[in-house]
Amino acid sequence: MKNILILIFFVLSCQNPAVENKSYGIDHESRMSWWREARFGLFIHWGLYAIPAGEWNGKTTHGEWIRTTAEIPIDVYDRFIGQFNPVKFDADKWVQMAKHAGMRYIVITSKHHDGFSLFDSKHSDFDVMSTPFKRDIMDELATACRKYGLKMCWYYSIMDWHHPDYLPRRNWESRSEDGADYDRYVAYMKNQLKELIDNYGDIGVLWFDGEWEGTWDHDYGKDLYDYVRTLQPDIIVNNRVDIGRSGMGGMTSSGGYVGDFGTPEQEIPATGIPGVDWETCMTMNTHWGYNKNDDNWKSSKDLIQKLADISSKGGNFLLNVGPTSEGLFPQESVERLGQIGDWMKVNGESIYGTSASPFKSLSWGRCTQKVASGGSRLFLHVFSWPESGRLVLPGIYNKVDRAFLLADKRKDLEAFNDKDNIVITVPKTQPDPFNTVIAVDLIGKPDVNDPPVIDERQKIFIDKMSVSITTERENVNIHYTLDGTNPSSKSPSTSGGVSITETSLVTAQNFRDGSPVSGTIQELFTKVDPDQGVEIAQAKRGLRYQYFEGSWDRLPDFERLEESGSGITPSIDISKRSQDNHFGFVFEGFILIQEKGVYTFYTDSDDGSQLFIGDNLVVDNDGLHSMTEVSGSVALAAGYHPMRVTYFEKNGGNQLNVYFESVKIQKRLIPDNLLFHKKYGPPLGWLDN
Ligand code: H79
Repeated sequence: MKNILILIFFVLSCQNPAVENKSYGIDHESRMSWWREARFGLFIHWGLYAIPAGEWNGKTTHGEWIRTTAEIPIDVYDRFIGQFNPVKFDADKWVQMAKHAGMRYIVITSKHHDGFSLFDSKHSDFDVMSTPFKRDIMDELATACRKYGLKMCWYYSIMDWHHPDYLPRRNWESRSEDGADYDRYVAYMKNQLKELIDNYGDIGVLWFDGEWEGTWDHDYGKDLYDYVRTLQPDIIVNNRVDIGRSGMGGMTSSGGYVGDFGTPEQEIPATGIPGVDWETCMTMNTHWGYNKNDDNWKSSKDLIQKLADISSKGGNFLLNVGPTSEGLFPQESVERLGQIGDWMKVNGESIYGTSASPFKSLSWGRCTQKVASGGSRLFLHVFSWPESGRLVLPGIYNKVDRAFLLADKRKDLEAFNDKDNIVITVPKTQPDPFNTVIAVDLIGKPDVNDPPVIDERQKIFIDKMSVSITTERENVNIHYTLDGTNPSSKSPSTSGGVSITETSLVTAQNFRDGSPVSGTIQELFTKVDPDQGVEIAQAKRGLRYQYFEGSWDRLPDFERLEESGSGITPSIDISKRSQDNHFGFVFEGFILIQEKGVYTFYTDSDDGSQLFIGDNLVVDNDGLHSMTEVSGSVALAAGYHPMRVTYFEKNGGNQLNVYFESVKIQKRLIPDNLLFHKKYGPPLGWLDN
């Protein structure tokens, strides 16, 4: 019987308990608490690139990347340093604008990819003190932030197009790499970060970026994370300090990466992830650095609704301004910050310190929530106003203590329960065209009509399996069936799970007082025969590998390609390559399974990879991407099983990690002592079996 294949895309926690260390001071939860409360921050992209303001040789779409996108030679770009003189810069005014907008922290580019330091650095002449302006902008901002009660935070780019020791060079540059020493560059970064951490008082967040070039790796990331937290134990560090970020989606893939929060860039995740901290960063127009021609501004309404959307998913919003070379926020940004601030003044409590919505989706808007004395307060963010004058909150059983508009707290709105709806009578015309917030005080925790949760991470079993069925709701009974029929109050009930010995279509539902108070949930668990292993006469440790060179966007058919190298490797390891881009590997041999069971395999790779056991494609993680983890499960008897792992890398970072786990084995890299190849036989022996 063919194995059933399960592919689970995992976006696991970006919090890594392994990095929690007593010597750092307060625990993770306390350390994150101001940041979770804050919800809303200002990003500032400012540097030499504000001078060309997006334009070079007639092309007007550049931004903070202009040095690279316009391929400006280093000595030409260096000349901007003589022109940087933002005489209208006023730290107090900037911080006041952020504060009025309701922002609680400011993250500014202390150094962007161009390598220019906006602060007084003893370790670089390519800094603000070498400009005609000669004022430590970071110091002025940090002082103003302290004055107005905002947290000062630094963006710092790992990628550096200016420092002679940074590698790689841009491929269009003529600068030689001779004498460059990447470790010396890393030491320089640490020196600069020590200045940024020691010289400006308490720093809220270190926001790294530019980590994706192959030169930066996990060991550097872990070391840097430890280093900055040793200097200021309570500092919060984003996930771009390490290489676990999954593309622009920005969340951290599992596998022991450091970093305290995920960083979706220019996008809002479809849903939040319980227990995972994240922050969407976004521009108001389409550039981070100042671009004088970019008129593509998001409206204030859009930005306010995005803030509500992000809060309703449990994330933070880091909204960008790109100041001009004179030191001013663009007028469009000033207007938007003002309008957001006016809205926040009335509705801020629906954002600060709230947690994600208890509802999966709401047709008319979003919801945030807070624990309140004796119950909970929901904040209904109404984007589309009901013409009927009645707002329906569907699928909730709580009694309402009180409902009111945040804009008019003295007047109660009528609210009543109608079966599993709460119906609120609202004014006929929409009070706030951007987003009207209605507070609803509930008795008790939100009791939303969610069905029970069936743990479906593993959906196949060999002899028997215990299926976990749980609910977080209070005063409900879970009833279930195993044959796909809908449960009734007479069906067996459970408070934790059920043990099955045959293929079962598990269906579960929450009941209260004999009546259903949720929809049903259904999962299929399939009994399978384990794959039998194969006999191999002369098993030798290690896998056979083939190395290929070429440029692909997906895994090629390696069997049709000519290899550039081959041999035996003790582990799944891509170091035996002669270049860092445009290559691929095939690893083939056997994995020794010591005990019959269901095994889950994971590949975590940049770029694509696949894992086969026998003929089964167990993990399909193909395609161009940064570090991304995909898993699949297969039932295996004890013995040797043919295994094949394929991998390719186009550009950027390159890495391949292959893990496995079972009921008995915690997720871990496949250990070398379980990997074998045949001593004799054709080169890639088992394929011909
Ligand atoms: O500072 C702003 C931008 O200049 C910077 N990040 C924001 C906050 C930025 N740099 N590059 N980009 C944004 C876009 C780069 C995307 C890619 Fe990749 C880098 C594509 C491939 C490598 C990271 C890794 C995203 C996908 C894979």
